[in-house]
Parts: sequence; structure tokens; C-alpha cells
Amino acid sequence: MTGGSTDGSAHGPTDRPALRFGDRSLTYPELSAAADSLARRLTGHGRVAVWATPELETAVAVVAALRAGVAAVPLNPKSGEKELGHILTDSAPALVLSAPGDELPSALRDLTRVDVGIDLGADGATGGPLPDTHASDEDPALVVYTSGTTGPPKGAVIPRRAIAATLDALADAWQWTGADVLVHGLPLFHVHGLVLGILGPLRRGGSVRHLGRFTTEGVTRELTDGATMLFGVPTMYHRIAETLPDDPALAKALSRARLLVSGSAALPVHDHERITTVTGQRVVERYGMTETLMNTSVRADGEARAGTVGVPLPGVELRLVEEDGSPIASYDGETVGEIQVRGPNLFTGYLNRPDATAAAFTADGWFRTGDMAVRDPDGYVRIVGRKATDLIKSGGYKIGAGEIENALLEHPGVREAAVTGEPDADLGERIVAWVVPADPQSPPGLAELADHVARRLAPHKRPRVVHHLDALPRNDMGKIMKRALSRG
Ligand code: MCA
Ligand code: AMP
Repeated sequence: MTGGSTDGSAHGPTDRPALRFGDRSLTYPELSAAADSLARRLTGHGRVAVWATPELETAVAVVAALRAGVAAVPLNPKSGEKELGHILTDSAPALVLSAPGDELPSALRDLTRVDVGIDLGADGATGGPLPDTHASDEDPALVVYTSGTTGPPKGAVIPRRAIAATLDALADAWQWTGADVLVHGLPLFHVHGLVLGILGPLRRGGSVRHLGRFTTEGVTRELTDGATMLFGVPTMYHRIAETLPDDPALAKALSRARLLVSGSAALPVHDHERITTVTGQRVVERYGMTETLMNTSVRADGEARAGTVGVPLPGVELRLVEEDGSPIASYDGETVGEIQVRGPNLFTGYLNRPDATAAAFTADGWFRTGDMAVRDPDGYVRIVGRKATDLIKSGGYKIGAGEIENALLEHPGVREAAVTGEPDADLGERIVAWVVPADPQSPPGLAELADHVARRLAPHKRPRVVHHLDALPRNDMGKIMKRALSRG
């Protein structure tokens, strides 16, 4: 398996850009200078928070934390006050790293702020070699917050070993090398955009060009100008599929790409087909999770099969289990079971949540993903659904119904609330709020509730539809019957 260093330090002097964000870029020597200079200030600290804007400074901050052997907690810069408060209390970072001009919310004002400098030049690494961090492979590299069905998000502790293992397995599956130039427009506070999208190219010694925000124009420009790979969530590929018929430049750019990869949610077969028809390219799907990093992928040298997430990556053990936990012995492409995985790609646990960590694993170390799938006789995995209906995937973000319900209940105009996901061609699923107003004469409207949730949690967690009801349908035990809601 191919090696490398996740923090880019194994790649010798080269004038090739390691990172490019808009018109700002860093070569490997410049990245080393900036990251080492920052790393010296981090060594010996506990966890550090990173204000994860889609900018060069975020990448430098995370690389510096890796070099210092300090765990980084990426923060969504659009986090609302409640979500941010929870993450800060739970992860207790020693410092917050941010770009010099960034305005930070009041919740972060008590933390010591360290500005990330990037303009040191290739010779800017003063102060001698980095002190030895003594970081072991099992030490945490990242703590990434991820939603569950109820309660606030949990911090998945991702060790250095998992990042290395997953990136090297993907290199094997995708024939990913230092010659690749990746383009992406994903946020940098989740695994997809940060681990695959930033640390991936650095481990290979390649380049990444971040778009700041996803646009089809940006994709066209970069793929026309030498980029070889594109990573995106299905919403991005859906927008590409919608644009393609009227955009020959986009079609041409995509047809030149070496590899188009989709993940974080299922890419509908219709979008696969529309893209293939116009560009001749088959989008490769891979399946992962914050807790497991990447589990399966369609291989670059394998048969592309739309609607599947391919085969287990090297080093990943994958099985399907029945309701009672017994493994399904033979794969017929029809029998549905829960996916369980085991391997060096897994996280070590949820921060401060031994209960949740214990519940997530079987006694013999398999991680329960909660994803339901069938497996073809030749090993290809097809995800068919999720065990928990209270988890919503919208735009590739995992969102717990419970956390939105709790936020809605904090609005004075809401007496009762239930949240469901419903199919959405663009987002995959959209968040729907079912609300019993405190005052039926003046029920809170969509904009009001969307703003309320966006301010408290994050904009992507806001409801896109609100229904007002006289009462929520409940069973004899008083439990809300969400299926009755979704049927209208
Ligand atoms: C709208 N906005 C608001 C409000 N309404 N802000 C405050 N209050 C409001 N009421 C803002 C939004 O913040 C956003 O700002 C803009 O208006 C548009 O919002 P929205 O419609 O939600 O966004 P979009 O442009 O439609 O976004 C689609 C997207 C996005 C770009 C596909 O969903 C996205 O980036 N998804 C990626 C998720 C991801 O990376 N998941 C990976 C998880 P602005 O435009 O300024 O942002 S990791 C994972 O799943 C595993 C490991 C795996 O397998 O990968
Ligand atoms: P997250 O916790 O945000 O990391 O989301 C992980 C979840 O995203 C998985 O448990 C799956 O439900 C879903 N997911 C990721 N990739 C895919 C894919 N290619 N197809 C279907 N679902 C996916």
C-alpha cells in the first residue's frame, strides 16, 4: 500500500502548489514553513479549535495541529450559539486558531486566539526543527462533531492511524497519486471536505484547489485548467446534472477529468445516468461515515455500477447482520441487513460519551453503522436505507430530528414539535417541521422558525417546510407516530 505523510511533511521541496484557495496558494515548502511556525506555538497544548472557514488558514491550522501532535476540533463558522456552546463545553479546547481578520462569535471570546499566518515564504521556518511530539498512531488527530437521532452532536475522536489508513486505502482504490489535482467546494469542518479533500492530496503529494463555495462555473474552470479529480456530495452532482444540457463547457471539462467521486449520501441513479450520457464519465461512489472514515468504494479499475457504493476498501472488514445481530452468511443481492465494519479506519470513541461508544460497537469490535444494505454475490454493496428514521441527510449533512425538535420547542410560539425528512430532488432529503402552535391564532411561520433554528444550531439544520397541526398523532404510549405525519 502506498505511504506518505498526512501533514504533507514527507514531500520534498517543489514549486508545485500544495493548496490553492481562490488566488492564494502555498507550495509544499511554504506550507511547511507556515505549519511549522504555527505548530511550535501549539506543542504541549491539549485540543485546539479551528475556525473552519473554506480558506487556506483552515488547512494550515489543521496541518500544524497534526505536526504538533495536538488534536484539532474543526468548528462550523455558521454554527449557532447553542451548537457552538455545546461543542466548546464538550471539547474544552485550549486555543482557537483562525485567520487574522476573522470575526469570532462571543462564545469564543474567552479562548486564547492564535492567528494563522500563511505568508512566511518558503524560507520562513525559523526556530529550528519542531520539538518531538511523541504522537503515536493511536493519538487523536481530529474531534469531529456528528449528529445522532436525539440530543446534541457527539465528538467522534479520530486517531492519526485512521486517517492514514483510509487515505492509503483510497489511493489504492482510486489509483490516486501525487500527479492528481483535486477540485472541491466542500465545507472543511467535516470528514469529506477536510480529511479526503485536504489531507488526502497532501498525503499523496498532490494539489488541491478549493472553490471557496461550490459552483458549476468553478468546477468547469478548474477541470479545464488541469485539475484531474472532483469530490462532491450528491446535491453538487445533481446541480451538475441539471446544468449539463445547457453548458457544453461544463460537459467538456467533466469529460476530461480522471475521476469524479460522490459520497456522503446516495447519488440517485437518474443523476448518474444524466451525467454519463452527456460526459461519458461514470461517477464513482464511495461510502463512509465520520466514525469510520471510508468503508467502501467503486474502484477506478473496477466495474462502475450506478446505485452501489462498491466493495470494501483494503483493510476494511464489512458484514451485514440480521436484526438479532447474526451475520448474513451468503450474499444474494436481496437480503437486507445492517452494515457493520471493523478495521484501522475506525474512530476510537465519542468524546466524553463512554455510554454511546459502548453502544456503537459489538462485543467483538464491529462498529454498528445503522445503514441498511444488500450485497451482490460479487461483493458490491447497495445501501437501501437507514435503521433510524430520525436521522436526516440533507445536502450531505447528517442532521438529527431530535436536536431540531429541541430547538423548535425553545421557540415561544411552539407548543409541540416533530421533525421528519422528506425526499428532495436537490438535497436528497429536506427537513420538515410539524408544529402545534402555542397560539393557533398566530402560528410562527416558516421564515421565523428557520431563522430560529439557524441561529441556535446551524443554517443547514433549518426546516425547509413547516406544517401547523392542532395536535401531533400519538400512540397509546404517548409516542409521536412520525409515519402518520409523513403520510400527511
Ligand atoms: C439560508 N441561509 C441562512 C438562512 N437561510 N443563514 C442563516 N439563516 C437562515 N435562515 C444561508 C446558508 O447558510 C447558505 O449560506 C445559503 O444561505 C444557502 O443555504 P442552503 O440553501 O442551505 O445551502 P446550499 O447552497 O443549498 O448548500 C448546498 C450544498 C451544501 C453546497 C450542497 O449542503 C453543502 O456544502 N453540503 C456538504 C455537506 C458535507 O460536506 N457533508 C459531509 C459530511 P452560504 O451560501 O454562505 O453557505 S461527512 C460524511 O457525510 C461522511 C464522512 C461521508 O461519507 O462523506
Ligand atoms: P456522517 O455521519 O455525516 O459522516 O454521515 C454518514 C452517513 O452518510 C452514513 O452512515 C450513510 O448513511 C451516509 N452515506 C455516506 N456515503 C454514502 C453513499 N455513498 N451512499 C449512501 N449513503 C452514504
